[in-house]
Amino acid sequence: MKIAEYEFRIIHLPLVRPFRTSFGTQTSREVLIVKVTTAEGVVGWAECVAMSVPLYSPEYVAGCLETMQKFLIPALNKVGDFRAEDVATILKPYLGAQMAKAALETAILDAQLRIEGISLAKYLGATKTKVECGVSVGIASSMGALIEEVSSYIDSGYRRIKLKIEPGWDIEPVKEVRRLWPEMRLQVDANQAYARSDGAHLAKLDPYDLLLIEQPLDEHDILGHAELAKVVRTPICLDESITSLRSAEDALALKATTIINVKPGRVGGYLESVKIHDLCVRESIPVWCGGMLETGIGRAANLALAALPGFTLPGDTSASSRYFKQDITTPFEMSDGYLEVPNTPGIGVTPDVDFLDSITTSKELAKS
Ligand code: SMG
Ligand code: MG
Repeated sequence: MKIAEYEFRIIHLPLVRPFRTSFGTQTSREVLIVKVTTAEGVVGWAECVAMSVPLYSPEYVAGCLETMQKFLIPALNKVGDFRAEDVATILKPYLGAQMAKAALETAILDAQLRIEGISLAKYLGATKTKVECGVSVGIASSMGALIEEVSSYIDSGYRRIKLKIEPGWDIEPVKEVRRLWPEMRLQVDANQAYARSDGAHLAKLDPYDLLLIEQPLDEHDILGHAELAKVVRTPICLDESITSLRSAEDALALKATTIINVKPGRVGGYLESVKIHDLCVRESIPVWCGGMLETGIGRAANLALAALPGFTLPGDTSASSRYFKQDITTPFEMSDGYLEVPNTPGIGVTPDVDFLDSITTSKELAKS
């Protein structure tokens, strides 16, 4: 397959409510949208999950755009004729840049699958037609505000609640949410906010029957997570630390994690994600699909992945209305706590280009 043109847009979408995590508060989402057009005129879409500022991961929107334009696109153009399955190998000499690489691979894969008439879900090996939805709840301004937010999500059907925590906002909110909803599947995400010495404190979460604690320590502290796992009963689940199949293998071997959050952008794409899924199935490790406040473009592809059989826990794959007043695709609507997996060729959705134009702040082209 030959790609004739790459289009990069930066869009800005306000969030329906501020999202506070241990590393900051987001009120809107700046997203880099990639569109590829093949030599035959078939189009493929993807979004790059990097945030505006490198607080969740080292990548950020403007850096990803530069990496693509300066290094990744020229490397692909040099090969000229390739398949989506070749992209990771072609881009391998350029270190890191998982989110930038994932976006390119996904847009190219979308175009390829549209040509071949296969849905991304079928291509990846999905076995489900709908997936259970969880929701990630930011650090609230008060206990009352938290309870109100969690109630509204539970009323709308979410099947799992994830609370963002940080030192000073952890045991009490968990205790209160657990008291009010004793049966709800509940988990927490610290985004690296704790230290190795916080083991005894985090063990105070143990009585509340949490599914997992996500990424309590620094992303590079694999041994620290393994030590922590010996003093907390709640399972540890790594997010930021898992950036490849290799890092997943190592974290499992070191017993630093017993559950894995898979985010395709964080690991370099959907093909690497399937390898991590397969590893976890072999090792009987539950996996679930994380979220990066994606638009409908990224959500569609995440749902395809979350439909694989090893994804046994609900993901952060929430309905469009959880994030945006208007999504860039037909909105994903939850029914009975599930989202349908797109089943038409490629990622199965396309953006509303008029709306996209109205929220685009920059648009650049790269021809091959
Ligand atoms: O997409 O619903 C979503 C957000 C899920 O909490 C979420 N993501 O660490 O897992 C995580 C965070 C990363 C993004 S926070 C801005
Ligand atoms: Mg996380």
